[in-house]
Amino acid sequence: MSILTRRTFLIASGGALTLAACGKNPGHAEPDITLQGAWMRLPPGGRDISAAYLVIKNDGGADTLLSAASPIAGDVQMHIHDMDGEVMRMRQEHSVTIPAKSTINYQPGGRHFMMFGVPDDLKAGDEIELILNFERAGAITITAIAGNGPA
Ligand SMILES: [Cu+2]
Repeated sequence: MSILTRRTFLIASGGALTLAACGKNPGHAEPDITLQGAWMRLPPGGRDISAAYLVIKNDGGADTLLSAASPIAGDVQMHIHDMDGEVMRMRQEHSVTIPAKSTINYQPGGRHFMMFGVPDDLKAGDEIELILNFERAGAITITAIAGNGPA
């Protein structure tokens, strides 16, 4: 192989690699996540357990919700309500897929953030920090308003 031929070969293979890396693959677009309308139900009568709700809007590529946390709660779990025959049960989800260009609703009767060990003196209008940890977008914080419905 002459020197000239070898150089041509190297340039050609480098070009192919660059094309592959820049190829359009919507699954690998950056996620573009916003959290909206967060609220937390006031704990019923002296209990220290409650649930928080919000909307996850993703205008970008797919991501995965890995966990949630709050400085006012000992533990925050991702839960979903399921029908087990006639009985509504809730179960914990350890990760939640957030598809590209999607909206995921956490709302009463469906997905919710179960808040354990919250203060029993919360009042309507109190602001509660919620942190959602996404695999690709990282930690995103939103302020949830305490009350009996969306603020
Ligand atoms: Cu729950």
